[in-house]
Amino acid sequence: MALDVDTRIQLIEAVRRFVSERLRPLEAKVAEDDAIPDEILAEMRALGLYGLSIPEEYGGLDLSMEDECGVAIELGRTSPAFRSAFGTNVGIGSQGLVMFGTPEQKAKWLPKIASGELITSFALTEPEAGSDSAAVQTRARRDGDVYVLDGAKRYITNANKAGLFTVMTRTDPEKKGAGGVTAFLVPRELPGLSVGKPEKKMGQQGAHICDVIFEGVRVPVENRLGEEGEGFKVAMQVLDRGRLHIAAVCVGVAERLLVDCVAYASERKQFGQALAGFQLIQAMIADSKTEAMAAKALVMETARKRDAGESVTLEAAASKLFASEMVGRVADRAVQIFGGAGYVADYGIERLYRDVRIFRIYEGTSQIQQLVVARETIKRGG
Ligand code: COS
Repeated sequence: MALDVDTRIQLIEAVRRFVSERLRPLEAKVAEDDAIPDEILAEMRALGLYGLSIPEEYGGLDLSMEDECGVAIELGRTSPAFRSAFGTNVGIGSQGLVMFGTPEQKAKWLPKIASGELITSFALTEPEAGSDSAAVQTRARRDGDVYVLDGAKRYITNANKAGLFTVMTRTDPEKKGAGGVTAFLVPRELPGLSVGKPEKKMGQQGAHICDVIFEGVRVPVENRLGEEGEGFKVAMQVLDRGRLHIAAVCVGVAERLLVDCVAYASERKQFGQALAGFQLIQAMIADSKTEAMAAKALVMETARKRDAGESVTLEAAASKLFASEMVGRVADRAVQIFGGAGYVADYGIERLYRDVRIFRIYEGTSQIQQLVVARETIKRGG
C-alpha cells in the first residue's frame, strides 16, 4: 500500500535519524565484534523494520515497493550488515509466504515475522546448485501426511538466527529441472534440521551465512508452499522482488560514499589546495554521482511499475545488475579519492569496499542478471 506523502516523509526521516544517530556510530564495533548489539535489534523491531513488506492485517507496514525502496536507500547509508538483520524478514524469507501462502500459513507466521519475533531464511542455494538453482537436490519424499526432507543448503543468510526456513526441494526426481521443485515452510525446531557455524566472510561482518542440513526432517503437508512443482516459480518471483530491494540498498551505499568522498576531498589539501579543486578528482566524483543518479532512477521507476502490477523480471534484473556494478565502481573510486586513508581501516572506506562486493553475487550474480535481461529482451522483441 502506498503511504500518503506526510507518512512517507515521517518514515523516511525516522529511518534516516536512526541510521545517522544509532547505526553509523556503531559501524566499526559491529564489524569488529561480528555482531549487532541486542538493543539495536530491539530498536529495529520497535521501528517496524522487520515488517516493512508484510500486509497490515498481519502487523506489518505493508509498504509499496516504491516506499520500501525509499527506506532501503536510507538503510544503505550505513554498513549493509545492519539491513541484513531484518532483510530476510522483509524480502526473501517472507515473500514466498506473502505471495503464495494459504490464509492459515499466513496467520500462523506473518505476525511474528512482522514483529521480528521470528527470523526467517530463504534456503535455495546448495553446494551443487548456485546460479543453476533449478538443479536443487534436497529431496522431499511424501510419506502420508508429511514430506521427509534430506539434503544440504549453503550460504543461507541469517540461518543461525532463523526460526523458519523457506526451503526449495525436489519432490519429483524424474523431473530434473524447475518442474520437480517444491517449496516448504520448515520450522527450525523440527528434528533432523541442523545449522552449521557462520562462515568467515570478506565483508558485512555482523551478518551471517551458514549451511543448513536436513536429515530425515518430517515436514507436515500443510507446510507446503504452493503446489508440488511450483517451487521454482515461487523462488523466482521472490527473487524478482529481492533483486530490486538489493539494488535500492546499492544506491544508498553509493550516496553515502559520495557524501564521504566530497567531505574528504573538500578537507584534504595537496599541492596547496583541497582535493575537490582538482579536475581529475572531480571527474571521479562526477562519474559516481551520475551513475548513482541513473541507478536510483531505474530502481524507483521499476518499483513504481511493480506497484502498478506489471511484471518486472527484466527491470528488476537490470536494476540489480546496474546498481550492484555501479556501487562497486563508486566504492573503488572512493578508495582512490581517499588514497592511503582509503586503504587503512580507520576511515571505514575499505570496509564498505569489501561490504559491497557481495551485491554482485548474491540474489543472482551479475552474469545471471545479464542472462535474465537478455532472455526477456529477446522474448519482448527488443
Ligand atoms: N517469474 C516467474 N516464473 C519464472 C521466472 C520469474 N521471474 N523465471 C523463470 N520462471 C519460470 C519459467 O517461466 C519456467 O516455467 P515453465 O517451465 O512453466 O515455462 C521455469 O520457471 C523455468 O525457467 P527457466 O527455464 O528460465 O529456468 P532456468 O533453469 O533456465 O534458470 C535462471 C533461470 C538462471 C534465471 C535462474 O536459475 C536464476 O535466477 N538463477 C540464479 C539464482 C539466484 O539468484 N541465486 C541466488 C541465491 S538465492 S539468495
